[in-house]
Amino acid sequence: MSRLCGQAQMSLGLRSGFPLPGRGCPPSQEETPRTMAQLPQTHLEKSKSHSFHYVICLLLLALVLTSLGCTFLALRSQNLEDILARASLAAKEMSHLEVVNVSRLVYPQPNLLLFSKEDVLVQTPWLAPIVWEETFNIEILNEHFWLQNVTVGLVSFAVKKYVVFLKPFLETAEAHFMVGHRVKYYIFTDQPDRVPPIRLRAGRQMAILEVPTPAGRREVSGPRMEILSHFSSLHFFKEVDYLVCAHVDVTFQEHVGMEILSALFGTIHPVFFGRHRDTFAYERWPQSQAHVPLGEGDFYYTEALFGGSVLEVHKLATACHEAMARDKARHVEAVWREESYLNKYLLYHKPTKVLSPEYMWDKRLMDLPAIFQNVRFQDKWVLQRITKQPRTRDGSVQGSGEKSSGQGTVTTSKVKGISTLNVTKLSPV
Ligand code: UD2
Repeated sequence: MSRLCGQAQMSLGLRSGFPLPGRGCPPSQEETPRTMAQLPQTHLEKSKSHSFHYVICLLLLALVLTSLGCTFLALRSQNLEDILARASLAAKEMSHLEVVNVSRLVYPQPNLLLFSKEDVLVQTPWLAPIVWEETFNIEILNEHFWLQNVTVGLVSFAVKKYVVFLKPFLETAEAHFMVGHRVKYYIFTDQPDRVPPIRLRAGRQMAILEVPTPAGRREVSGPRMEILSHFSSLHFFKEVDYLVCAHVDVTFQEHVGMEILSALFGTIHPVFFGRHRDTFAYERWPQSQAHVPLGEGDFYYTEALFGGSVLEVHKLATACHEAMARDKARHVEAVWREESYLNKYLLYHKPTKVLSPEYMWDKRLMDLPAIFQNVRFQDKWVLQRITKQPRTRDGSVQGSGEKSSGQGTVTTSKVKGISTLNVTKLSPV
């Protein structure tokens, strides 16, 4: 009994780090002298053991706190990933390649013995369609996307003198862009008062988002990928299924519709159409994050038109913004800024659809026939669905009579802190 008590006390003392005098069982007679004689040593051992346990406790506490922190961060990022994954899933389900129950339509039979286009490539080597006139039937595509109630976001930036391009951009988009479908324009501008009051069709909305005026030309393109990255994760995924990002100095001349939508699409740059990959305007300096070595490349894509599901655009914009930030920290800037990073991204993340130069033509190229000497369209210009706008030296465009707002709705908000990673907040003006 007494041995048992002694063992119990010893173990308690060890656990607490202190001797336990006068409590519990009295010490046995045999044990007392040995304990007294060994008192200084035991005291030392116990104080050592006390420090040892103290350190262990601290380590355990640190471990528990670290794992709690990690779990919290993982849950947060998982939450964002989950949200975006759901958004992407929704967009994936809306792809025209998904099986949906279409109603009866009458249209020409697809002819297996005929090329849809004889003079151009209509499919990439990774089996993504290249969209040209005559390669699709818009009625079938419309039916597919109507059944799925798709909403498309059209994002454009108009800062400084480029606000003058907004009127023709918006007016021609109302006439030709995604007609019959739900569209939300996101216009990022430093002059919200100068956004023309365009008559919007029913089912179409516009959000005017105020951004600070950039200091110089370089600062115009710098924050665009950052804004796209943040807005896609915070706002776009709640409001739209697909994003189309376009330069503002373009006009829509012909139908531009559901045929362009896919998880990730890029547009072939008209200047590099039909050219050898080694002549592409890739960044060739190995130190840059946008570097593409000679001997690589599929197509040279224009930054004037790209897009996809909200998740894919978020991934693209985040990767480009991060690469630009890494270069900027080392005072490196790629030759064609955003376009260089976009091209590197699309080389290693193959787009699921490629738009032919019909979708981004440039009338200025008409004055440069030498550029097209290798191209098969010398006698037959490609259909110009979207073209760059001609402009005068001061960047102005002709004609700007104002129209009243139609059935669609317009909202104006202010974007704060666009050049920092932490803040991208919308608050009503
Ligand atoms: C050409 C090329 C494009 C890219 C670009 C490089 C074509 C079809 N396009 O477009 O692919 O190589 O040159 O710069 O060949 N912006 C403003 N305010 C400004 C300046 C630009 O809002 O003061 C915005 C606006 O959305 C504009 C876009 O940036 O549409 C691009 O403007 P740009 O003048 O750099 O591009 P651009 O039209 O020469």
